[in-house]
Order: sequence, then structure tokens, then C-alpha cells
Amino acid sequence: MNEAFDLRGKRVFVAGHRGMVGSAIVRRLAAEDCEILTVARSELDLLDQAGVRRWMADHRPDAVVMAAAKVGGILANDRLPVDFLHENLVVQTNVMESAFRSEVQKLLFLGSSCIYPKFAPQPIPEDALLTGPLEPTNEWYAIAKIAGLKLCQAYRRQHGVDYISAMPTNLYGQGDNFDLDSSHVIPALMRKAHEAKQAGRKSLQVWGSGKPMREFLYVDDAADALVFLLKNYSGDSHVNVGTGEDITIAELAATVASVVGSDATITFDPTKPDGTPRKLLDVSRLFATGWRPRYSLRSGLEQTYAWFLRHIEAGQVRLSAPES
Ligand code: GFB
Repeated sequence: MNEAFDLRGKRVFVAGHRGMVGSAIVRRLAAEDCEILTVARSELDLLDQAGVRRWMADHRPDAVVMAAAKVGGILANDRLPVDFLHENLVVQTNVMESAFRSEVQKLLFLGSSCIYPKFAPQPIPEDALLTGPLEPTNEWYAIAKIAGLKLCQAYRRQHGVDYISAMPTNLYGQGDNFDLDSSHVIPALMRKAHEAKQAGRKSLQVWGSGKPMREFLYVDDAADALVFLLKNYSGDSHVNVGTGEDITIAELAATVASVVGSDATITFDPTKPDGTPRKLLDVSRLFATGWRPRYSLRSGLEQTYAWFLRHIEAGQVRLSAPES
């Protein structure tokens, strides 16, 4: 890692600050001596190019963290291809182009581990990008994210600005989406286990075969790694962000049930897709800097469930599909 970007006294715009990742980045940046800029969706629609240009010109941040995205689990990706491709392309392009016009020198773009080919070597190194076909359930999202990281490279090459990108593995934690149709696997299983426990039900249904393997990173660890990269990384290549460890979905379901305190029996629904068989990131580039996650999967799940219990009664857990 080279070229430190000193955050002291800087104005940092976090796009997507209401989302799970954006809000974790805002929490993490609060420990830095910088000014955090955010804007409510009611004030600025990131799909509106003229509005984004105007906002950026008026506020002139020094750095931008691009955490705004249309995200969702395997089924939402499969069912809403236009939303995942079009919204992400437009929003990320608007933010990057407006940032450049307003002379933003440092920008961090967030992608996803689904940018890699379905049958990439495991663990997946950064240079496996574009070496094979994508996983069909999320190719729309993946194409948008690949375009985003390429746009960062293009800005670097053509204009010499320090736009970088990070590819986090599957993330989870407080502020996640717990809507069963559009969520990722951890919030879905946590909610199902919680509701089974409350209703005294003895079955916990898991989509697919339970055999796919996934790597999970707690969102506060992700935010810590992302702020670390913002401060310390400058380079053409995207950087993988993960833990370097994965487990099967069946093992995950058993762990979630244990954290929730549910003794339900796990059943599998083969009508639902498995998605990519495995996507363990090669995190040697990130780990070479000395950065490490602080939360084990179990402790991250415990944190998440504690947050869920604290917020569910107050109606502060997202239980239905987020507006697009
Ligand atoms: O988290 P998930 O939806 O996303 O699913 P992906 C991970 C695995 O968990 C799949 C299984 O094999 C699912 O079939 N699974 C089991 C469940 N039970 C459930 C359940 O109740 N809900 C859900 N959602 N899954 C997404 C991509 O892929 O990962 C995105 O679609 C993005 O584009 C994101 O990259 C990080 O890991 O399969």
C-alpha cells in the first residue's frame, strides 16, 4: 500500500449513508478528524444527474465514499435485473462524474465479490476479474459493479485522480434488510429463526441445497477496512475485502439458529437457487498491510441479533422491501 491520504480536516461525502454499509462507514469516520457530509434521499435523488452535479458543486467534498447502491439477495437480483443494472450504472456514474467535475481528488467505489466468474479459482485473487462467465443470478449487478471499477480506473488513467475501488465479500450486520424476499441469507435466516422460536415452530427453512459456501464479513469490520483503504491505498487495481474464511450455508443456518436460541430442525427448499457454488476472496493483498477483521462470524452474528432485538419492538428493523 502506498500514498497515504490524510483525512484530517477533510470533507468526506458518504453517498448512501442510510444503508447498512454507508451507515457503518459514517460510524467509523466519526473516529477520524474529518467532516462527514451526507444528504437525504428526499433532498437529492442520485439518479438525477443535474441534481447530483449541483449538489457536488455546492458542497465540494475533498473525498467521496460511494456506498449508494441497489443491493439485494439472490432472489431480488434474479427478479429485478433492470433495477440492479440500470440504477447502479446511473447512480455510480452520476456520483463519479459529478465528483470529477467538482475536483474531488479521492474517491472510493464499493463493488462486490460477485464481479468474479462463477467458477473462479478459490480463493479468488483480484486478477481473476473478467476471466470467465458470471453467475447468472447476479450478472446484472455484477456488470454494473465491473463498470464502476473500470470507470475508477478510467478516471485514474485519463485524468490522474485518485479513484480507487474495493470489492467486499458478503456483508451483514446492524441496519441490514430483513425482508425475506429481497434480503441476503444472514438476515433472512436470523428472522426466520427468531420467528420460529417465538411461534414455537420446529422447522427452519433454508433455500437451495445448503451446500454453497460463502464468506461473511461483519459490517463494522468492512467499514474499518474501507476507511483504512481510503487513507492508505492508491492504485489501479481493486482490492478484495473479506475474512479469508468461508462456511457452507447449512453450517451457517445451524450457527444462526444457535445464536438466536432456536432448536428448530433445518430443512432445505430445492426450488430456490443456490447461486454461485463458492466465492471465497483471496485477501492476501489487504492482509499484507496488517489489517485484520475483529469479529468472528459468531460474534458478528451475536452483535447483529442483539441489535435486531433492541430495534424490532420499536419498528426500526427493515422487514419489508426497501424502496428503490
Ligand atoms: O445471501 P444471498 O442471497 O446471496 O444467498 P449470494 C447466499 C446463499 O444462501 C444462496 C442461500 O445459496 C442462497 O440460496 N440461502 C438459503 C438463502 N436460505 C436463504 C434465504 O432465506 N434467503 C437468501 N437470500 N438466501 C448475492 C448476489 O449473492 O450476494 C448479490 O445476488 C451480491 O449480487 C451479494 O453479490 C453479496 O451470495 O448468492
